[in-house]
Amino acid sequence: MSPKFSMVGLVLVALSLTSAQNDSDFLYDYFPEDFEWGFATASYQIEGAWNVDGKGQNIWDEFTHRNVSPIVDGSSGDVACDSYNKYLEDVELLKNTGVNFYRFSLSWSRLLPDGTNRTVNQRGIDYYNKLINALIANGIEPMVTLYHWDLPLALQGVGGWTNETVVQHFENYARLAYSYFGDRVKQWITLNEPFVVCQLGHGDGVHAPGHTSPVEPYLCAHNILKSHASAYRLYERDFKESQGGQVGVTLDSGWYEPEDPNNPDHVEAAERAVLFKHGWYAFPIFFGDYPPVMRQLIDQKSEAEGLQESRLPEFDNYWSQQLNGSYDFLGLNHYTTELVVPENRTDPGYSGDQNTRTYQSAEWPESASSWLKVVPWGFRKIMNWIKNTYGNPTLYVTENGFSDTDAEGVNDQGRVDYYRDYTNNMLKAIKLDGCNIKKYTAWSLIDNFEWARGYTERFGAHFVDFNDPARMRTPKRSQGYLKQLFADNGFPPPKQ
Ligand code: GBH
Repeated sequence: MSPKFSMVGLVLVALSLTSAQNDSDFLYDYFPEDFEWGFATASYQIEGAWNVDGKGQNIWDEFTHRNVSPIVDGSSGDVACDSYNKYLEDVELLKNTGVNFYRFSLSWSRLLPDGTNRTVNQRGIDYYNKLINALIANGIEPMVTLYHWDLPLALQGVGGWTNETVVQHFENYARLAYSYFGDRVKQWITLNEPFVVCQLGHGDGVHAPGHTSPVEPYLCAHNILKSHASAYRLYERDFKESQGGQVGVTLDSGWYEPEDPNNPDHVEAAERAVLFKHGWYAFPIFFGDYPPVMRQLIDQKSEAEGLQESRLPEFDNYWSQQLNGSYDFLGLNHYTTELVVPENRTDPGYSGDQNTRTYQSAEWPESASSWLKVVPWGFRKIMNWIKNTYGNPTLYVTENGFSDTDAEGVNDQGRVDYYRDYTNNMLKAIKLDGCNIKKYTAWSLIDNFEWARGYTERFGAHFVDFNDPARMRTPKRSQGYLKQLFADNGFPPPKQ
């Protein structure tokens, strides 16, 4: 890069930053009266008890137990927060913070040890019954995710998400969950972040099952979308009338900001980035097919690579119709923002297929996670993009949060600032932009097993001492902040 070019680049970045940050005024106002607040966790990240009471192994058990550990600190979720035994303490923390609901996930292999409905593990059913009943007894609504990344290992043995047989197994598992828990659970999320499942698990290989492939992510996505549609339609057909609940999916997306908003090529590249990230999964669910730009680019690149068929599969009429409209709400997990520039690429696979390059500004405040920079205005922008692209669907923020390390301990001012600024942008999206956002979920209730980062990055509003066999939980400063925010249901104007 010539010095002249990089100078121009810097000036443009600076310009785009100022124009994007035109919302520096804090909004003192309240959320709608029926707005709801909660915390999220996931089974593998908190439960532990990986090999007791009849639980089958899942792909994260296998991944974390490999001889050469793919986890930075060599750790696993074998014990994690021991929530399998300490769930009543978790319920107590939720109650103390004054949440309306708690989002947690079911461990598929704790309920169906080999993933199929050949054997139902009654002790798994008992565990979730106890948790759900304790929540309800304390006035906390359960919001249940069926799949937060812990696929039964036996299903991976036949290809996991890349084998179409997974669709029927997922539907059977959903039927079990609705049948046993649906009398009390009215908020269902089929899948957490299918993008991460397919791209990090099958494209980059940093998550279980650890595959690297330019083909598998698209195959995985195809089957995972069919699985979602099947679980949605099953509920609609056999449970909705008697149980009266709602089924949706949680998609993750950052915000993708053009490096130079005045350059139409940059604007188009940023639009491509968000279509490849969010549209990959949302377009089939809202419109019955993948975004046209994905079809065009992946077909064209597959042909140039000399492949017999496109790496992006096609939906037939049946699946297109099953998918189209398969949501009662849309879940959004959002953490951060990236800048986008166009770039012609020939490297085969999800990343190169987009003809973009993304990066984060050095000026954005950091967290403990290399990928997570603090960009509150991006939250408002992705909410507006969703509103404009899909006709303002009912949106639940199902995750949003900030990481730090052991060093901060309970003095997590960075997390307080993050929650304050991100939720204030959400308030602007509702009050000033008319976005239809109904719930907000903070990630996470407690520090937990942060996947490939092990226990080196903490996301909790409660500190968990992982050296203590009792896994003692201690509220952080952010717990106090969120408790006040939830109680106020917004931001009371400062007293004069
Ligand atoms: C969410 O994913 C997950 O739903 C949740 O389980 C998780 O604990 C939380 O975020 C915090 O990460 O640097 O190569 O390891 C958000 C999407 C996907 C972003 C994985 C970070 C790490 C890639 N995340 N990614 S790597």
